[in-house]
Amino acid sequence: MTPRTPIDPDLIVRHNARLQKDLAADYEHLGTVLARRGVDLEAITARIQRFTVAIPSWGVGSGGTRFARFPIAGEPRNVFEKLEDCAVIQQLGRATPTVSPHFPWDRVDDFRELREFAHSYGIVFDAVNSNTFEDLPGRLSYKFGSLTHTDKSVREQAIAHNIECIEIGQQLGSRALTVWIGDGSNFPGQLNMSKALERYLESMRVIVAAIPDGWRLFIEHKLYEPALYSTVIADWGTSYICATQLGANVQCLVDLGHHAPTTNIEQIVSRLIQFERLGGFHFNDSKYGDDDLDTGSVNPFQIFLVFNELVDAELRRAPGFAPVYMLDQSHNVTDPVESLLESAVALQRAYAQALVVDRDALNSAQEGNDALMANRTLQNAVRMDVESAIKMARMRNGGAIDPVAVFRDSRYRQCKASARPQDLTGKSGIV
Ligand code: RM4
Ligand code: MN
Ligand code: MN
Repeated sequence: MTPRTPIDPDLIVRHNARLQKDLAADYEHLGTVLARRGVDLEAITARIQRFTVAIPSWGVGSGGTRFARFPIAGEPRNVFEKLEDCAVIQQLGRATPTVSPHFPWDRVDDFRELREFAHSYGIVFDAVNSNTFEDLPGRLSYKFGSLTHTDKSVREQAIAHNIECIEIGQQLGSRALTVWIGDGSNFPGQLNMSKALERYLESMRVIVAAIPDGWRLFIEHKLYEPALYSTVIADWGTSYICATQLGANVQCLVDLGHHAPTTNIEQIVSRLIQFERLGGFHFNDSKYGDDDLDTGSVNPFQIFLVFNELVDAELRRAPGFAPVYMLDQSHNVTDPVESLLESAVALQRAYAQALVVDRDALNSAQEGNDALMANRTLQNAVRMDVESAIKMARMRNGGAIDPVAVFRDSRYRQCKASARPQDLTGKSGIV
């Protein structure tokens, strides 16, 4: 079955026809530059063509801060409309064939229907996310925690929700559950830190027992927020310890925004690879905290350094290395479709640059303690203009050479503004 195409395919063809000649010239030039370094451009392009990252279902609506949310006309009002927007991103960008859903935000009556609907656009589901950081009317409150709450009945409610997420995930064809909890404390002394972690492990053991064969459970750590003094799963160390306590199918998920600003994230990635617990990523960028800005918009070098570790692991076939890539962003001032398109490209760029690192030269410089040459090897790669390889990969996959230009020209958002009438008064909130 050919997937449905929310954007007129002819528009992509027309746009590409205009840009193809320049792209061919740039691509040829890049091929010559890389050949001089002994790198085969076609092999790089083929790898970029296979690179994929999941879209967070909560990322296609306008985000907001705790002060306000400024919705845009035509944004999705439910999960079906979210999937339609994800299909636009995939049709134009060809790097995002998967969507990571969040419950209860994406709850529907018939999950089989939802899965079929996604398939009709060529989209499949990646890791399901549970939500025990928000209250639902008529349910027990998570004000003082969920999986680590002092009250057993609250813990049981949170456990049951996670198990339900697994069941939903099975219906959707997903293969992983990501657990991030907001549990922690706002005041020194508020929480017995050891008891809280004990309760976490106890609750998680029940959830892990419900993980089907072939599935993985990802633990996502976060330094602070909403708890502002301490969080129960604050860092990769806690996450790693819990993963090892809980079972071989439990791994750590690294959200780039969930660390103190100066943390060496690429070193965390390296450690988790080494000990076979790197489950996956939530990619985003930040200046101060969990800003959830577009990937690569603030610190593209950091993304490159993370990919340098990932490519190193890929090339040496590190045991147990199979991370899943997801975006986790909040788009407060841009059209989410455009931001997500650009973010996927930022990852492809980091990946391509990491692929052109001269690994032999890097290794000799490292072994010989030649710090300057080691760094220059990385700098040489990060300064490579790999745009034409990314565009070529996208075009060969059937996408647009300039996806944002096609998106704007399609007037998709303007059309949706009338098709999706809604109340545009701002409300605060993270999604
Ligand atoms: C959290 C965390 C989770 C995401 C929520 C919406 O800060 O990043 O991954 O599910 O936000
Ligand atoms: Mn996240
Ligand atoms: Mn976050």
